[in-house]
Amino acid sequence: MGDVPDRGPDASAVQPPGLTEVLTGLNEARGELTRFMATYEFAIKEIETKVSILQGEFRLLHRYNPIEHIVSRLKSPESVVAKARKLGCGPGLDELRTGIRDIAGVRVVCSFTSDVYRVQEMLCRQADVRLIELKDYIADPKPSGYRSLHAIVEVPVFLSEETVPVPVELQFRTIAQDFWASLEHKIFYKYDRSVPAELRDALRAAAATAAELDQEMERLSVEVQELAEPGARSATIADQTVSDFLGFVSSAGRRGPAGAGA
Ligand code: 0O2
Repeated sequence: MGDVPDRGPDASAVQPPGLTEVLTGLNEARGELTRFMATYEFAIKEIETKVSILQGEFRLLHRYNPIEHIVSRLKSPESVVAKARKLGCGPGLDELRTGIRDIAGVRVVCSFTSDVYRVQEMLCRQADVRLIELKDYIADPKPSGYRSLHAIVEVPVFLSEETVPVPVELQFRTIAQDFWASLEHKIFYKYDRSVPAELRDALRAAAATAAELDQEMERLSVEVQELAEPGARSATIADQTVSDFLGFVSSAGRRGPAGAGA
């Protein structure tokens, strides 16, 4: 007895998990990750719907639509894990939710700089949108020349059993800023992130030219709008239809509720 080392009473109870337990654990983790990623997909749909309602309202009530197009992207689970490692996030899904705020991304491309701010404000002041952070890279461009307005917002995703607040990164930019950013992005990856200094300078200069173009196009647009104003018609419904409708409403008012006085 004296030769047998005392391993304690519980030592034999610690068993490595069997294959079944490992597979069950993996399946559960996969299910949780799928549900987690799905909440971001739903949040993107909510934002897309909000933007498309704004587009619809603008088309209906005004003579132009400030939103050119929107693009959405969901980070792949692999990129989420890579970013979590880079940021030193804890492994829990709650930690991922608070630590990585660009799992869902929506880019709204507008006609003019003033539209960029206008659309951002219209979206971010909606009752169920919580603005967490706003970064104005238009007022204060990045050293690369990058210009855009970024907002991190949180929207409630209503599931069958719970409501989950989900962060979404919104990028608002003009067509010129979008053109520049997508080209610069391609060049950045083509050179594996080490773009030669000469090319970086040329890109910065191109970003400044794009900013001047934005200013000039906006100036022209205001000028054209002012010229068009005297005869401006914001309604899209034919005048005859409106007058028929008004006639109907006033005669119905005189008759009173259906059946009254009959
Ligand atoms: P992807 O594929 O577009 O998502 P972060 O990069 O999010 O960890 P940060 O600094 O808080 O940290 O984010 P930032 O700088 O506000 O904006 C991040 C996103 O803005 C980037 O996402 C790009 O989409 C865009 N962006 C920022 N700087 C530049 C730039 O110099 N050039 C271009 N073309 N885009 C830029 P990702 O994650 O890089 O890529």
